[in-house]
Amino acid sequence: MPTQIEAKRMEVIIDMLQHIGMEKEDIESDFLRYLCHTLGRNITSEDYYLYKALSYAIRDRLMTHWKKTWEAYNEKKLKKAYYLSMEFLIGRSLTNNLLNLGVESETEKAMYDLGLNLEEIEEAERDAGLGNGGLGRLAACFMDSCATLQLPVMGYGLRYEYGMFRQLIQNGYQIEEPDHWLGVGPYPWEIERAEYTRVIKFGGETREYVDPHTGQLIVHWEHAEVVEAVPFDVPIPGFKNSTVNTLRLWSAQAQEGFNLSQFNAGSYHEAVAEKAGAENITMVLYPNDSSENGKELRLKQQYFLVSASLQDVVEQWKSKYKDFTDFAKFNAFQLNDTHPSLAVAELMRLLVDKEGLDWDDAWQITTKTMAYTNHTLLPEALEKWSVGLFEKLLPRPLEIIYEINHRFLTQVSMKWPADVEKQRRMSIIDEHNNVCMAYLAIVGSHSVNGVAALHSELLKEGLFNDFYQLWPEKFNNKTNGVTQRRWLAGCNPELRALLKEKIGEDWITKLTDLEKIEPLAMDAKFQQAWYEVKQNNKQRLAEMVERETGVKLSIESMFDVQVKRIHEYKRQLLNVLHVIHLYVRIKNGDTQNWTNRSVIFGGKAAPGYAMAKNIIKLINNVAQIVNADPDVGDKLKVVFFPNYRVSAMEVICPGTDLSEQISTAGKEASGTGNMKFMMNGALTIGTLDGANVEIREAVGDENFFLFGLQTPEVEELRHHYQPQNYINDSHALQSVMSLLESGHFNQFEPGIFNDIINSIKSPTDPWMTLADFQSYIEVQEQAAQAYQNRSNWLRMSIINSARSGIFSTDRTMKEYNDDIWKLEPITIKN
Ligand code: B1N
Repeated sequence: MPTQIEAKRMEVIIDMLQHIGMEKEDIESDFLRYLCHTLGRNITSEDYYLYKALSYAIRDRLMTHWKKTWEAYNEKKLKKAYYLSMEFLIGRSLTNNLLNLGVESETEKAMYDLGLNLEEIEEAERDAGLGNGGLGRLAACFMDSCATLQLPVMGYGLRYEYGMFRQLIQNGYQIEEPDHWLGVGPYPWEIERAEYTRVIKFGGETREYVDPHTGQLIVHWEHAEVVEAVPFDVPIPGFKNSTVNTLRLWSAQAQEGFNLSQFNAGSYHEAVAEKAGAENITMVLYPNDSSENGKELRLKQQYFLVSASLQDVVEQWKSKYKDFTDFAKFNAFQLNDTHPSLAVAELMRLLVDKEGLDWDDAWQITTKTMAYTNHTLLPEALEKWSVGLFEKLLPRPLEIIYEINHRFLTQVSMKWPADVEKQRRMSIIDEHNNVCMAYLAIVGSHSVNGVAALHSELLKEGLFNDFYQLWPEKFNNKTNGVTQRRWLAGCNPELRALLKEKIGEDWITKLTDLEKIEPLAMDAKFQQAWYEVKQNNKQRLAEMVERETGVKLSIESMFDVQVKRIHEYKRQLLNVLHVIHLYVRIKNGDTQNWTNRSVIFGGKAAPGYAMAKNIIKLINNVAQIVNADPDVGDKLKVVFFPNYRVSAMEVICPGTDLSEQISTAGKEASGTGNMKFMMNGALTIGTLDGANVEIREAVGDENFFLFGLQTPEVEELRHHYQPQNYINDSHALQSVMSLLESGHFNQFEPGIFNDIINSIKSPTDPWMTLADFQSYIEVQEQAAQAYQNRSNWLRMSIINSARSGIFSTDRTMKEYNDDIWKLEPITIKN
């Protein structure tokens, strides 16, 4: 409790802070003060410093609300949820925070008065690339929506020193460069809170002893190494509602003074090496999307996140309440895939070993608080860690997992007596002595969800069927979304202005309001306005493409875009085969009723994924040949946009006509890029996969370009797939394959595409690219023809946007809250 004098002083300070002005003049003077006094620069300095100064000025305006939100969440006993994720792909923050604070126009004017351009300043911010792709960006959208819905949700993640690598393209090949996203000097959107530092243990061994006072058996983890977790808090403002939630990112630090004795013993080098080793834990994000690499450091990262976050929550609880009786009533943990699934074992450890709870009580609490979201069906992404590695790094959590598994298998044997096969299949420890993290997550949670309707069904039917039979009530679906604050209001200011004129701005917090533009879908004047917005956005995109690649695109051509991680299941190859097909047609003079097209690819390949890297090389080589051919001209342009990232997507999705969502049916859990494109008026060409299914349901068959096999057909075909038959049956495919096989696209590097060619011609090709070729090119031709009927295309474009309302993460978060977390929204008074 503060003394009376302290309380008085606090009041004065709060009063002072509250009077921080939101007017143009206030922002201008604070900006100048930070620029000149704090940063020692002036308005002729590089944009980077202007961005920093402006960010500090804006951050100041979040501070009071941040503090008030924190206090509101802590003064009363209320339920809170914690989103545990190894990735938060935030991107830039300045633009978004201006929008959510509602000070964009004041700030723009303030900069203008100083002869500065806000947009250029915003562009100087580096992306916080603390994620690989969809899964990490989803976490960031969730945070935005929770703050907007006024839900007491906190994010817990890692503060990687190096985020997703920067991708350069040299001679068509991907080159990876380290991404020091924090830049020079401090990152303005974080606050270090060293006072909440937690200590994380690794290695060593466990010892049992009997407590002389209580007679209880106690397990002591005699660890070999400790690392400190220092939290850095990032503010997450809701949209104009005074809520500022917290994203807490942990940074690894060697324990202060821990190596002093070594220093003194003269082992200077060893001491420094140990320090560096500890700090390695949060040095770099693993750049694998939808695949695991089983590295020791990755397991350390996972435990580091989980242990620091759970200790944080448990300590805060203990500082206020005497015991854990109603801990489960007031805390919820959402596990973003299995990456933080060690949380199950760690919460048990904290409750049993440290807090002295009974196993059964602790297990009740754990399963009532934990909920698990699955994001993939791909077998190569399912995490398994060897028992050996666990023994070495996490001996105590491993013992706890053994105990969990033992009790669980007893339960299985009671439900299915004598079905040994089932017990073997369901064991958390598999026959190769690996810990199956997904099984640990399911057993330790009360809720298991997939991320799109189809995906959630496939989980129940396939991958997790045994568990579904045991606990059908645990399984549910939560279709993904994206936040319209960033993915429409922020990235498409012209469309925002047009929408404002017609239907106001309620859609910014209630996206289904976009339906109100549907009656205008056939209105000639509205269509014209819609067209002009799209063309301007295409212009902006074309300029960015030219800056980055030197290729000039005509905005009269159809912008056909596939941007996402490069992966065989996402089938960038199918798209390339179509491009080659168009090229063949042009060379053959088969160009009646031709629609000019600009095909844009973008995406990173995991550095160790040779096939994906080779696909990038193929795209670049095809692009070079096509773009240089005078016979082709404007009919076809192909570009590979380098270093695809959040801030690039903010320019790409508003300028896209056709969105490529062409994964093999049953492989893409949801997709979220598909939703960003739809919201911004692109039409989708896609398979019935992930959330495409729901997108098509929303827009109707006639406003979606559907092709390809469906999931059951894919699975059936697997038994007798003969790609050669598809080649024999299709002239178009024959020409494409023979051109590719002739080495036309790799004249100076013979043989480099052999692996690609062999893989798509192999009867064991899991992605069955050739099976979908014919229907893909037919539907591509339909799209091309449809594009020529401008009015009809615009109608479809408007309808796509108008019906994107359900794909807001506001809807997604409401569902998580209604079905899983059950939090009370809290209004923060201004
Ligand atoms: O999660 C997204 C989905 O929209 C995508 O369909 C899905 O592919 C993506 C291991 C992953 N699933 N699994 C990952 C990421 C990093 C990693 O180390 C797996 N990413 C997805 C959001 O639900």
